Amino acid sequence: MTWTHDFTSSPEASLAGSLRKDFYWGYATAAAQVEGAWNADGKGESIWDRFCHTPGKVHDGSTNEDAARSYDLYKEDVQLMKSYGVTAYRFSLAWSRIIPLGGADDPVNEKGVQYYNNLIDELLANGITPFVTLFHWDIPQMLEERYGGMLNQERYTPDFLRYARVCFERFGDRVKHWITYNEPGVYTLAGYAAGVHAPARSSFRERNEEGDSSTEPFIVGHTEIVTHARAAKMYREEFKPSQKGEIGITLHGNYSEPWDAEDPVHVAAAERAREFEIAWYADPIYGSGDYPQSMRDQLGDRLPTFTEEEKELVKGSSDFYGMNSYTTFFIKNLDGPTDINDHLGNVEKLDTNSKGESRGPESDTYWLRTAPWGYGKLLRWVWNRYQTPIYLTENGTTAKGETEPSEEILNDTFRIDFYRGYLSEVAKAVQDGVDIRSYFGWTFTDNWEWAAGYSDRFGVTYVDFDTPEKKRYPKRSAYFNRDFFNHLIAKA
Ligand code: GBH
Repeated sequence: MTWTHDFTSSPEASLAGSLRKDFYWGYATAAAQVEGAWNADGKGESIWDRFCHTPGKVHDGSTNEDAARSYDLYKEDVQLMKSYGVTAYRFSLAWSRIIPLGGADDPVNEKGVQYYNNLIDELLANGITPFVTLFHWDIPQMLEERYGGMLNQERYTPDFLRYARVCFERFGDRVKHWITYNEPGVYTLAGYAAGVHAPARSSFRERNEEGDSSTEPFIVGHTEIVTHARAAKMYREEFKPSQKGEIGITLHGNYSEPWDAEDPVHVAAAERAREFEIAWYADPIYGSGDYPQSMRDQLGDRLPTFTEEEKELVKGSSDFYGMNSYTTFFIKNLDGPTDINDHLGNVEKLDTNSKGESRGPESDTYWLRTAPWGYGKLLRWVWNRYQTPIYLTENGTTAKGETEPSEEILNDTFRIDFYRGYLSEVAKAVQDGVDIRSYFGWTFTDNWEWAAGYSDRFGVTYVDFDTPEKKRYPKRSAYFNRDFFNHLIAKA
């Protein structure tokens, strides 16, 4: 089947050539979601291996033992990506594949290192630039057991820095774009506030045996911010002079639109929601150098404080703003006392505003609706507040009814509409002066969507998970994006 798209007489014609000629584009993935080979070649256990082997945790009862088998199929995958026209690929390293037990004094697993060397070499040989994330949620299980993982900043720090050092030493001659953490805020809130992700801690005893949703997310978040900064300092001092790469962090944030834009109470609530979700991490790193006042006011001492040394270290610790965003919510102010476990800023997240307007068409994922209008606002909000070059590191959608690899289902017009809308907002924001340098769609192939299992298909490639070979079938959106980027990126 040949699926091509021409934009010369489309509404997007005026966006031609709006993205810089060295704009990076491609797809993003995470090790625990695609690799499989969960215990092959010396890989150690991660908290997600433990989580998915605990009955009742994953909605469809699945594990990620095989996932999309990209550990075995990486060569085919690189060829497929190449046929999609990408110029970059963002993937994460599984810490427990490289250092199975995780700790500073634990041995390195050479076979794990070899796998990533092979993948990096294969990408470069095919003209695809690697963007590498050190941590996409899969901390070695052993570190959780030894000292409670990121709850113990003092013991965790040397282990993370040693892991980062091994990665810079082994891969830094070829990897020039490093991301320390993927979405620290989602790791903390899903893992320690809601308790629905590994390591499955919260105050809710019907769900989790241990944890405290009112304190632990903020402790873990603090650990992530400070250790991100320490890893960046190490890279800048010891590796950057010779390797000449860049290092940063990727933050998650959806857009928060006031439920009633005429009412100052809801306008303030929406800004507070953005601060709780995004500025929690972004202000210390890119902005004021400290947590937002709105969070301090609500959380008091439950929010840790930065020492002077930490503040100094954290501010300016990221060379770029890595941004993951999928959707927009309407935000309504909540009156009355704040729940002790609240982490949103005492607001309600809604699908419709005060006029009854919807935030956008439903996907196959309960929280995700297509809302490019909010994406455009978010890009400007981030740029105006932080004035840092933006790498868009994740954005994408599921679509209802993707149940089999038939011709009709592979013609995924819902996902195409999503990408068309969001990428147009990217191009318009750039035309308005926002400095955006990359875009990674989420995601390359259907994968193991964490606690949702295999039910939520975010790929531009369909994967038949029922077959042992995990056969791949390109969806039309893969070719739409190829053609659209060809239109959007300046030629010379
Ligand atoms: C990304 O996170 C991840 O980086 C990636 O691994 C994942 O596969 C992808 O998105 C798709 O999910 O409180 O109702 O808003 C996205 C993060 C998903 C953040 C759901 C918070 C909570 C639901 N988020 N979410 S809600």
